[in-house]
Amino acid sequence: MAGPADPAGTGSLTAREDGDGLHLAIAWSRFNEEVTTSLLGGALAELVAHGVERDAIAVVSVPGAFELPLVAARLAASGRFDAVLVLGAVIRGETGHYDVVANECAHGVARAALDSGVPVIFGVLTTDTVAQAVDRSGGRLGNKGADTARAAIEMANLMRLID
Ligand code: INI
Repeated sequence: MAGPADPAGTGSLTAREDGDGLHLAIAWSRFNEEVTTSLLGGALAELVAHGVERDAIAVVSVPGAFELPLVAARLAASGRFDAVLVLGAVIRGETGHYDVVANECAHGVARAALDSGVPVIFGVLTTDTVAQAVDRSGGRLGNKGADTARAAIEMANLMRLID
């Protein structure tokens, strides 16, 4: 169960990264699938490592990042989940409409959170090259999916603390 903590001594209310008892959903996009399956694997492993039951994680896939906001909004509005993780990879070198896809995805994900009141965590890589995306999906710069998992747990617990 979450409890108040103040790791930096700032007087802030900060939730713990303990996933016990949380129900979470992951929406991930299959576009750039080599990258996004690594993000998914990193997120699932991190959630389970922090005590989230595997059966308490729903996983939904969509074709591309542009489709993520609608599914994230539906999951968040369902009332079934304490947080929703959104995973994808938008790579500039692959598309002329990089900016449109990346911006619409980011705005839609933010709106899903604000409209529902449920944390919707943005784990979409936006990079210039495939190599940069690989570096950030289990390569030399970590795994954005795992980062997203920790943020989801903290935000879900923070909502409980605030409420
Ligand atoms: N979707 C992505 O997730 N990443 C991309 O890099 C990408 N590119 O390159 O175009 C992409 N396009 C597909 C888009 O998300 C939609 O699935 C498609 O436009 C159908 O609505």
